[in-house]
Amino acid sequence: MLRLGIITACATLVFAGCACPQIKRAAITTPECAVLKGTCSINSHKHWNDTSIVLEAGHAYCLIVPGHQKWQDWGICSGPDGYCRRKLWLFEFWRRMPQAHWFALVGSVDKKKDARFVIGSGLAIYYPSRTGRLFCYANDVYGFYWNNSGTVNLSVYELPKLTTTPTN
Ligand SMILES: [Ca+2]
Repeated sequence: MLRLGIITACATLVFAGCACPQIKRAAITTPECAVLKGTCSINSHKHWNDTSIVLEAGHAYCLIVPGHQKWQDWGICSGPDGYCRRKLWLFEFWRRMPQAHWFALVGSVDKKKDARFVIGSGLAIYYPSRTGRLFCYANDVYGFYWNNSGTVNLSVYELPKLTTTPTN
């Protein structure tokens, strides 16, 4: 409880500063031969968003958040690629996926830690390491989802097998 109080106090001080640049990546376009598996809305307020989309190991997928969708981490407006803020470096260790940016869109097959991956605004090709249901979340610290708002819409496409066999 004391730890949470300290984190809250520090976070309040840190958030009083100004926002740092948003992460922006080149837009991904859907290949014409891709087949839409499903679309889903990812709520930044939820620890887990069940997309109801099943990914199969050995298959290839293209995941896209179309347009310039935004969601909010308290007062910070961010795209699904997330944002960085030097003043928050103390808390990066507690992010659910420490190596990914704040508020980056993260996926996981069956909520497994070893099957997590960063989706961001999109992945041109993704090969799941296991078969299972796709769950997603905004990368934040557990206990700090209460100040999140907004959703982004994710589309998942399956790519034809012939053109997407891994080379390794
Ligand atoms: Ca938050």
